Formats: sequence, C-alpha cells, structure tokens
Amino acid sequence: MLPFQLFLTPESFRNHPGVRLILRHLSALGDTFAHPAEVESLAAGDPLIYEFVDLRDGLSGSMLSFGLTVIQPGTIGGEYYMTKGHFHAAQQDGDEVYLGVSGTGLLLLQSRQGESRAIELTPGAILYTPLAWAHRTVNIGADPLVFFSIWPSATAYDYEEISRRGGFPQRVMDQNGRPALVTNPAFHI
Ligand code: S6P
Ligand code: ZN
Repeated sequence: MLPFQLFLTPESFRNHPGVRLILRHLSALGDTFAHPAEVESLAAGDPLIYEFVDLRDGLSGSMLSFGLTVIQPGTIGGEYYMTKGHFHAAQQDGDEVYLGVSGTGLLLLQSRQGESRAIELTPGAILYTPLAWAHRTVNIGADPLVFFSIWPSATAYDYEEISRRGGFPQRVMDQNGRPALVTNPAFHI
C-alpha cells in the first residue's frame, strides 16, 4: 500500500478508493431504540439515522482501519438518534480512538461487567475506548454529529451481545428539550 492523505470531511472519505458506505436507516436498526422501530419507520418514512464511511476494505495490508461517522439530528420516541453500538470481539488489540469533528454528542459505554459511562464528544475531543468496553454514539445536538474513528484492522465486531443485553445500561432521552441519561430497565448482563 502507498501513503495517502485525507481530510476530515464526509466528501474526502466518500471519494477515497475502496471505501464502503454504510447507510443505516431506522428500519435497519431493529431493537436499538426503545420505541418499536417498525411503527416509527412507517410513520416517519424510514429516515436515515446515520452514515458510516468505512475505509477498512480500502486499506488492505494495513494494521489500522478507520472511518468517519455522520449521525443526523433527531429523536425517535423521545430518544436521540444513535448508532447500533458494538463490542470489539478481538482477544487483544481491539482498542479504539474517536476524534470529534463537528456537532455535539455523547459516547455511551458499557463494560463486560455492565458498568456504564458517558463521555461528551465535541469538536476536537479525543475519546479512548479500551477493548472491553462496548460503545454507542448519540447525537444530542441540533446539527449532524461527525466524528473520526480509528482501530486495529484485526478487530471483529459483536452487535449481537448488545441485543442480548437489551441495549446499554442508559438511554439518552429528550426531557424538556435537553438530553438526560435515563436508566434502561430492559438492560441485563
Ligand atoms: C468502529 C467504530 C465506529 C462505528 C460507527 C458506526 O469500530 O466504533 O466507526 O462503527 O460509528 O457504529 P456501529 O455501531 O453501527 O458500527
Ligand atoms: Zn468500535
């Protein structure tokens, strides 16, 4: 592989050779939101919740993979738009770094033991996620939330464990126009 340059914009990432564009509409998010997704998707025309511009496939031979995520602003049943969230399933070398580019978000984290954390993701913020912590990003602002992520290419993804646990320990709900962390009664380890 050869050296290359990218910029922290969706256009720069989308135009890179070998990129994979993952569009997640509400109908594809299954049990992510507490509110039944299929009902809302019919009512609201199945909106695009987020886009993930993934450079994994364009970086063959690289030990690092990276991408840019754009989460639209909005709520479903009072819950802010967010990513599915996943554990990294690698035995080792599965840590990840996020860099906030624009917009305002929260990174929700849960450990294998069910501990919960929430860290603000704002422009210029660098967030470090150790291997054992599942992560989900929530857009709590009025504009799209854009962030860069970089992780070891050997990492495998585990989305099923999030579903099995009933999501994350906390949900981010709109309360009188402001985001509030609310206990998720469906969560279990
Ligand atoms: C990859 C990293 C992010 C997410 C992306 C979409 O390890 O955590 O780039 O893939 O934000 O989220 P998700 O949960 O749908 O993969
Ligand atoms: Zn990840």
